[in-house]
Amino acid sequence: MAASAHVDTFAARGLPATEALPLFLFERPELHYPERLNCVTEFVDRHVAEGRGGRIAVIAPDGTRWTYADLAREIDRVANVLVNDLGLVAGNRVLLRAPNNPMMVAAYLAVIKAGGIVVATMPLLRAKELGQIVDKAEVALALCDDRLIDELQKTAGGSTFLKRIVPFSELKGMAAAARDTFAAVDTARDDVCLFGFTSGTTGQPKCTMHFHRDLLAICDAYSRNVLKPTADDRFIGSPPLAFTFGLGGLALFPFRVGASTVLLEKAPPGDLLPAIAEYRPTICFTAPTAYRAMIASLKEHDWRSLRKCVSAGEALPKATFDAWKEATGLDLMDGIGATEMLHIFIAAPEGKIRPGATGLPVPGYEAKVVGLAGEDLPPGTPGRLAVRGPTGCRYLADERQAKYVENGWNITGDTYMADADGYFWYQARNDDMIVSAGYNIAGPEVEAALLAHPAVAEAGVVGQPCPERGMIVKAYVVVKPDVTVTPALAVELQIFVKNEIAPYKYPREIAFVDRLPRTETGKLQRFALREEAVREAVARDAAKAAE
Ligand code: 3UK
Repeated sequence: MAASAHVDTFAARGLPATEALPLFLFERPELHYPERLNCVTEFVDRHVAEGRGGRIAVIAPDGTRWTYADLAREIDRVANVLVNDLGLVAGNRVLLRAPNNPMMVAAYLAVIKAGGIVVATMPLLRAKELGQIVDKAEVALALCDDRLIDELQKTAGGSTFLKRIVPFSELKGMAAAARDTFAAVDTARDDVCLFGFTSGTTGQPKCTMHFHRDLLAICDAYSRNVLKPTADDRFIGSPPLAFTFGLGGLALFPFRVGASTVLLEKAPPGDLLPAIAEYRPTICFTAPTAYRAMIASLKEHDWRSLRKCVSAGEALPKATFDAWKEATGLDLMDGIGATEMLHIFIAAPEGKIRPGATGLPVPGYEAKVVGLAGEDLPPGTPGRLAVRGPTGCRYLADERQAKYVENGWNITGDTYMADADGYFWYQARNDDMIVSAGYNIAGPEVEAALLAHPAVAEAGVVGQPCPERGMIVKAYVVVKPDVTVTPALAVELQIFVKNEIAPYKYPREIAFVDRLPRTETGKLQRFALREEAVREAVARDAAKAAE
């Protein structure tokens, strides 16, 4: 192991014990990195040094058009501010809070270039959640977009760790006065540079730790072998940079190949399509719901610059794949990723995509389906997904490491089935399986069946407690704008599902709702639907008892 450059050894002290780590695989030559490595040199400075400094790196609606040389200077100015004005010492954590904008990217890479550790936070987090992050990561310094500062100030008020918040407006002023060259801190390839907090729905957030080499490995495994972008590509999308899906898709993948990225501060489906028409990107990263929502409006916007569209965050139903293909002629590129794994580890390159399947293990990764005792299961049998590769789970000082890593394999918490050709088929999150009258029913499979019906815009399916069957399948359905809700429609949907999949899986109850609860990362909050279903069941049973 190369000597760490960290003076502040907090991250190293919080690493899991060696025996609790997953096995890491680096066989492929493109994953061999030098012992001394500061990844920002690779992402930015290398392009300038090799004569590509004049190419566009960052585009934003505020008029920003930074070349790689501009980006390098912005990063270096902020790095100088961090070290000379704000007292950053290698190994310190710096919290970042901003929408996806140029300063967020410059600050992100400046922290890493200066040997610090980025703690990026989702814009929608409130003071209490920010407080949990600050305390867990022991963050003393934060850089924050002025518009999001209130919640963070509340956090600082109640925190023993957070000492200083620098608003972006002030940071820009300081940066303007700073030198525009900065020598990258000579970090080891296995120095931590990023704390990624999981978007867990309940309990204490988990803090995943990633090394300088990990940020390169996701580019050289997934992006290089599956997405295959070139320097002429232009990326766009919606996930926050604080979500590692967005970090990869909207910063690291373009920067690895010297391509450009369009940063949008707000990119719900209604804003993403006009932005695609305006900026003419070639590669789009967003969640399955966003692709679904955009289909109806494709005709009103010129999306024809797009050549690759990546979907991740939750399962991509075949109906969505088919509808997108029909409307655009493009194959949506599904991929499963996780904060613990940093990015996508199962996906299929163009030409190998099987509609409805997530894909094949990304080159550099191995995946398998295992039973409850960790035994390998044969093709066609659903079980727990296990993966390993160049990246993997390292929770900061957290006993839950033992839940995610078994015998050197990362256990993602998803139920999957492999087929005889090695493709992986998503079934459900392990806890989203509904047990009804002894049958195991995967909620997402019923959702996918409902989404194939022309009246359905969104569907969420959970188990609802029921005295006779233990659980019944309950569906919450959002209909498309022009559809009227009637009792007959519910019956029609039930019959439709019985014809699409095994009849015992049909939703015995359907509720029509205006919207489904979703996280900032585009995931359906099934736990919220489950709670709602339980409340309804309690009310129903109470009404029955009173009869
Ligand atoms: C689910 C999927 C089916 C799955 C992520 C791409 O989502 C990301 O990270 P998170 O930590 O959540 C991980 C969990 O999300 N999931 C993600 N993608 C898919 N399920 N099909 C998919 N294509 O349950 C997984 O365990 O929030 C995604 C890149 C980076 C990421 N962090």
